Amino acid sequence: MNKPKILMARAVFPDIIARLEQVADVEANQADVVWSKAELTERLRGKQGVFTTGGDRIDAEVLAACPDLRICANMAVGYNNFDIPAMTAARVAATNAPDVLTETTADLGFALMMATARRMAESEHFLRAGQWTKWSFDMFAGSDIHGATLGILGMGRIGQAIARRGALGFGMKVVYHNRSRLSPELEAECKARYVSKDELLAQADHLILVLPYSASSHHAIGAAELAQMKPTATLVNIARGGIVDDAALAQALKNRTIAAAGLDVFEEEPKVHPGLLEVPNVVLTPHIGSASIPTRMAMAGLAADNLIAFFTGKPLLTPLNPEPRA
Ligand code: 8YV
Repeated sequence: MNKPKILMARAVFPDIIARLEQVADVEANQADVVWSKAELTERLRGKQGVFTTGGDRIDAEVLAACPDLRICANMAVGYNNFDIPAMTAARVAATNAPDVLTETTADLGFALMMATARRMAESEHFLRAGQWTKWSFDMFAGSDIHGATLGILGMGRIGQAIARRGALGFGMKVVYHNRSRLSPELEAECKARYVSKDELLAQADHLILVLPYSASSHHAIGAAELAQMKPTATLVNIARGGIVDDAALAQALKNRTIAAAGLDVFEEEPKVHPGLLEVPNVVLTPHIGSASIPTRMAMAGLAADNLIAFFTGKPLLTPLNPEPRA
């Protein structure tokens, strides 16, 4: 029997390719070329499976041009790069990579919050530039994490992991807002109190965004929301570019509407809004939320396991749409 054909949209750990080669003919992209949508579509023709990362868009246009495609496995928990209704209509299976990155991404969110509140990037630049000639009483004085109010917008698995860190490790008061309220048991476990979005913005000393991107979360934080925050507050975005209006945030940081921000994701990434590069009170990281070696291996492994399960007739591990083989 002919082996199915799988396309790797980006480079990945060589072990993953070796595992996939046991069940499929694999076209790898170990040069890690970022293909345009047209190039990706061209390479996908005649393939039954694709291993994608969060930057590889699979929509109705791609699906129409690639009728042999049967499964797309995303090496990311977020799947706003997939048009799920179009995939379901085309009877193409979609999978993501949840759970395996929860704690690692929560660590990065917490690290960004601490670096932002304690002005670590700004002070490091000062030191490296040879400007540190004397100590002074208010030099890079920021705000405290311990005992402060942690606000979380989006209370899924990663939001809950951040809440636990804040409440149990740092004695923070945790308030959150989410589309749906957590069960009383989960609220008690995370020591988190549900509030409206307006209350969240007004009460948070440190606000972390962990909600999925969709049309309804586009610019969930813009000029109006930033104006509702405390002037001493910090904002961290580890969710997706587009949830924050980057131009409005750059302006708010410049005007000190809020004290500082920590950003791992950007509207036009890998391009960063020039206004954000100009202001000192922002810590910037290049979408590294899940970037620990064990976690990236687990994410890639889960995406590969979904492809292997599909092509060996086993149930998908983390399906996003109904099983199309039935
Ligand atoms: C990925 C992410 O690194 O999982 C997600 O949703 O944003 C990151 O962990 C990125 O999307 C590449 O797949």
